[in-house]
Amino acid sequence: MGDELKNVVGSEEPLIFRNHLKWNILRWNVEQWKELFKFDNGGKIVVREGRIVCSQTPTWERNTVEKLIGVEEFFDVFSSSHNLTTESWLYFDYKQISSCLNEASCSKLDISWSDVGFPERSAKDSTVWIGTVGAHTPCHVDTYGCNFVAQIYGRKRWLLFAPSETEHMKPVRVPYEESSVYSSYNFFRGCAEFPSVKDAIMVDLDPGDVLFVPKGWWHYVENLSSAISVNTWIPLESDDESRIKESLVKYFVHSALKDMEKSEVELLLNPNEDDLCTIPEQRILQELKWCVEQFKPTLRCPTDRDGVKLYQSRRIVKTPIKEIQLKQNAPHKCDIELSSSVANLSSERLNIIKSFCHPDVIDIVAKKYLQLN
Ligand SMILES: O=C(O)CCC(=O)C(=O)O
Ligand SMILES: [Fe+2]
Repeated sequence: MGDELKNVVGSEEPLIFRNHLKWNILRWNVEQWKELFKFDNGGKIVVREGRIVCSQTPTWERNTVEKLIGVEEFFDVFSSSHNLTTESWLYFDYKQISSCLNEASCSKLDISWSDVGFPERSAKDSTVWIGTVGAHTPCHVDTYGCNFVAQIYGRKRWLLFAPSETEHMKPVRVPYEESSVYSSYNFFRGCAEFPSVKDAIMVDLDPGDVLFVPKGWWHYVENLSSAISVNTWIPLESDDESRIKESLVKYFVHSALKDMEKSEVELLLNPNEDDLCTIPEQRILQELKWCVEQFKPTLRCPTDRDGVKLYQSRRIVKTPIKEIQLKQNAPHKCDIELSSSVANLSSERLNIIKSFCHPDVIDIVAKKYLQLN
């Protein structure tokens, strides 16, 4: 079974493994989570607070407020948030488990991806997402790897769009974040304009479920209740090419930052990229050079590099695993009023950057650039 499962990374369709996991942490109550995080973080963690609002543009990370909050208080809000009657959501999101828990605590989490064919991956190769109802991540595509997502607590909704729908997703690199291409659409509660995609896959995950997200699939993710999930991104051989493209985007965004006002920089960068301003150009060029050297397809043979195992994503025609169960058309507009208080992201400068960093343009630039090397 184990090896067969590994073939899942070759699937071109998302897959759901319902009620697949038997991890002990699935049975943990909120008090146990509280104890775990309280112990390692001096009793406090940094979370993001977002307003529950329907607007045309997504709630970018920049439009949320970072809050240092007591672990106790956070989990108390977590336990009492059941529906969208609150005015805001809290999200302790995108946290590498090894960066917020020490080794002893990590080992209390019996996370093993052997259940999907990757026994060498555990809590330390995983990322955790803990949020109240309404906490969400704007629709995006991750440029590297494929993804296994395990639902641990509560219910979470995933909307998935195939790579072939990219032209309908209005892709943008502003806000810029390495490895994420965002869609300009806001899917929060399905409240804004909806793209004219042929179909979207909507799947609600419950504890014990595992979702496989193939490389290149767009996703919008929202907590339908207070929820905890963990995921692991599996590096793929095709990431080498993506790394070159990401490097070119980084070079361009970095160049555009020169002479920019702080307020404009804030519109351009996702907060986790703020230090891009301080990186010397030379370092970005070196990174690009390194990426190109790695990408000599004819010269490369081994799959083990820098301790990271890379997986070849071969197309599998029929998978032995249950296919996604809920395939629906995209939800319709909801009738919540559109907010008028959305930051206006479009200035001439930002639109130029958006155009130059559009994935279609970067595809051509990368091709031309490689011809020169
Ligand atoms: O759970 C979320 O909010 C986002 C998860 C995500 O984007 C991912 O796992 O790639
Ligand atoms: Fe993602």
